[in-house]
Amino acid sequence: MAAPTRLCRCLVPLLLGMGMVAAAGTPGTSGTPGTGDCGCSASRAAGDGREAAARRYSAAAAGGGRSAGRGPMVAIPGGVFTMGTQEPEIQQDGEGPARRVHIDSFYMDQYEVSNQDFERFVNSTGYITEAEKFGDSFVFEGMLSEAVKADIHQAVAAAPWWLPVKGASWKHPEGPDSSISSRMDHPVLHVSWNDAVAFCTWAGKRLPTEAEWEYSCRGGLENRLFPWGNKLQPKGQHYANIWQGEFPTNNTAEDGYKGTAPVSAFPPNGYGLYNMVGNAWEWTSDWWAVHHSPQDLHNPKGPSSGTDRVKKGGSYMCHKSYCYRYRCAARSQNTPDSSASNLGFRCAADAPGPH
Ligand SMILES: [Ca+2]
Ligand SMILES: [Ca+2]
Repeated sequence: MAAPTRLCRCLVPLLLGMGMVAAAGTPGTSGTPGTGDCGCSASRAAGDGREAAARRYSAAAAGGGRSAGRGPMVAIPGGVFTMGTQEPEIQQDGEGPARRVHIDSFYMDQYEVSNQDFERFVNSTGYITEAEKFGDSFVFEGMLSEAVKADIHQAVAAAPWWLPVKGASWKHPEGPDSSISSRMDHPVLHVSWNDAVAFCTWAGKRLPTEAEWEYSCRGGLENRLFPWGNKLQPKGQHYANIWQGEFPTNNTAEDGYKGTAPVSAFPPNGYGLYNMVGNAWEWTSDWWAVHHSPQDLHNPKGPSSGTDRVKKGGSYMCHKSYCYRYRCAARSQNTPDSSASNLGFRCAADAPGPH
């Protein structure tokens, strides 16, 4: 059956994404994200077919969809920056070494792709997300109604706050009894990497590389932790939607948001980009690897193959104690068909940009 297989495939990357490996004190598992013990490699062949299917939603195939699905983009000037860090906070994630990376100018979505954006795509193409095809997706327990929770008998022992919820999808982020109607300007969630590629292709765009994403995140600053500097809360102000309180039991929402925030919330960074860290995790186009060459690179695109894709920026669920990944150098990964209630994306485009 598809669901149990996918549960197995998704679980470990999700745990890694939550910082569970570090938090649980089991660094031995960090280098082998669950591929051997759950038959992941056998199932991944099927993923290639889905990737091909996603490409069918090209701008050409979708006709007029290209302009309709395009949110505002920002021209990011080319330059050289320090990618990664010499002071990794989460060693096993491959945050280091720091290396000099040259980036050509490109365009970046100003905001995370919103529910409204994604709805336009679906209305135009009839696209069905992988979560909808599988029939379930992972939802943070703290967001679920008692009725939905009562129906779940498949808890994840190591991370009981992640529950596979039947019927959870981008339209129903907390399961069938939930709706996005009051959250159309929030980031779309429960979209897999394949779904994200399909959307960006339809919009005449593409996913950013990890290097482009991190360069964008830094907003022109060098070697800072966050898009705005090194201090989490300058002058006591919140600059990102993360978790305040004790994770996972007490979410004080001191920053104004228990779950996701509108994609235009909080101050933009130096490039005018919003919510690069926090709110929703964002897929990038790179395959995941933790060993990087220290040499200078020009427009790196990551490894040529792999099993997981890189995601960046952390989410509203990130707290320093469990998931100190709301930093520009931080990174995590999921299989390309994984989806969850804290994972979205934004698109990029080549300069001179779409016209
Ligand atoms: Ca928050
Ligand atoms: Ca984000």
